[in-house]
Amino acid sequence: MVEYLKIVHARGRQVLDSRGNPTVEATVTVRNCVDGELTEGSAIVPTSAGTGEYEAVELRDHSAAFWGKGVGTAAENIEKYLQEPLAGTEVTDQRRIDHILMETDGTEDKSRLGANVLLGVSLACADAAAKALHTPLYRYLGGVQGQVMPTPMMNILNGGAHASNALDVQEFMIVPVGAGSICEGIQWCCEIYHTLKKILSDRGLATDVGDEGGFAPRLSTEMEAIDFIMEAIRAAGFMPGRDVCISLDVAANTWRRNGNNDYCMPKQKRCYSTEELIQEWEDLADKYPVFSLEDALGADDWEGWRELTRRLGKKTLLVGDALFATNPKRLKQGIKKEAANAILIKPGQIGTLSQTMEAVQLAKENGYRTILSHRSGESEDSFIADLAVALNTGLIKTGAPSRGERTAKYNQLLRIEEELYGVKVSAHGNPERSDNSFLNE
Ligand code: 2PG
Ligand code: MG
Repeated sequence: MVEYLKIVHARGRQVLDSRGNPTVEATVTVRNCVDGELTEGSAIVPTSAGTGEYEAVELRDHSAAFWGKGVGTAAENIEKYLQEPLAGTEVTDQRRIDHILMETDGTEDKSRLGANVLLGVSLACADAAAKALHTPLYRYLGGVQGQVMPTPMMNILNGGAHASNALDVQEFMIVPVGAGSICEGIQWCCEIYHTLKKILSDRGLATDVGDEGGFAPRLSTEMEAIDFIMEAIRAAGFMPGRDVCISLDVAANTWRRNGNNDYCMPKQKRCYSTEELIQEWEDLADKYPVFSLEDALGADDWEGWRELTRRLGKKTLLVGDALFATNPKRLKQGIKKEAANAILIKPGQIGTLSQTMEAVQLAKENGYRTILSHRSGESEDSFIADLAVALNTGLIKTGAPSRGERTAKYNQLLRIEEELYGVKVSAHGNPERSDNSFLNE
């Protein structure tokens, strides 16, 4: 391969995520072999409320008190172990870079150097390449092909591990399926978000926000939360089902009891067998315009997922997050078992950009919808906004329209849409983006 943009340096540092926990920032410097110019790219790695059992390993220090959760040692590993094998590599050769990262780590689950470290370097290389080529990141990653603006799945009410209320479902989202552009979709969601705030406050409920920017009122049941959202959709002037649908991330992995496939809500203590939980979701989808259900069952409940998909898969997206862990091997298992019909894509779960792209490709080839996703611990880094457009994922989940780390992604999408389609975005239409035709099948 002709050498054009060579990696000359890679290093890491510890920075903060949106919950005040340490996370890794990686910086990669490249030299242009023609004119000698140096360019720096960087990436901040998102963090989770608790990494799932099938995810690649996030490396943290295990020393003193608070900073015992630090990533100082992990970040130092970049210069110590990765700088040398990467030096001299062409930065646009992303697959080779990711191969070097995985080989140097040498473990299946990336536990020696840490998936957080590998991902930071992997993404920083792409950022450096785009900058050195003076090309927007989404265009560098997706080329001519990457042009579908994703529909936002906006989290407006938080529960589960992301809020200290009594709700066991982790995320309540709205999806502007009828919007003609991301600009319009974001506007609709913001209007509903503010309407919901007023409704909650008029009923004397708190409007403080949870980790992902959604409200975290002290409600006692999930149904109450959904009814408030339905009321907000209508009061903001939209028709549920036609303009805006509802999505839930149940995060049912946290409901599993004794590692078995029966479930107990950790806060409300209501318990279900797999069959009862499937019935619950079926009733919910009959009553409300449910666009998608994420992790509606646990990550080992393959038979349950298969049955859920058989019963609901024609009208609802059944999204595997902890189930697939953005891992092509787990997704292959799911495809074989006909479990789920959509995958949540979180680069941090697998640990390199190439493997993330492989998971998206595999999903698409097998008719699974793809949702690019933030994590509950985020930063000002908006890489996933560019990646969603580059890979034409069609959907993005990146929190509420509040908290800077969430709006960073929406604002980047607004910039990209303007650049791709001009200011009058809705006039351009974009058939793939608002394709919710499966809802009418
Ligand atoms: C999820 C994510 C993001 P976390 O469960 O989908 O919303 O949360 O990063 O805590 O895994
Ligand atoms: Mg999830």
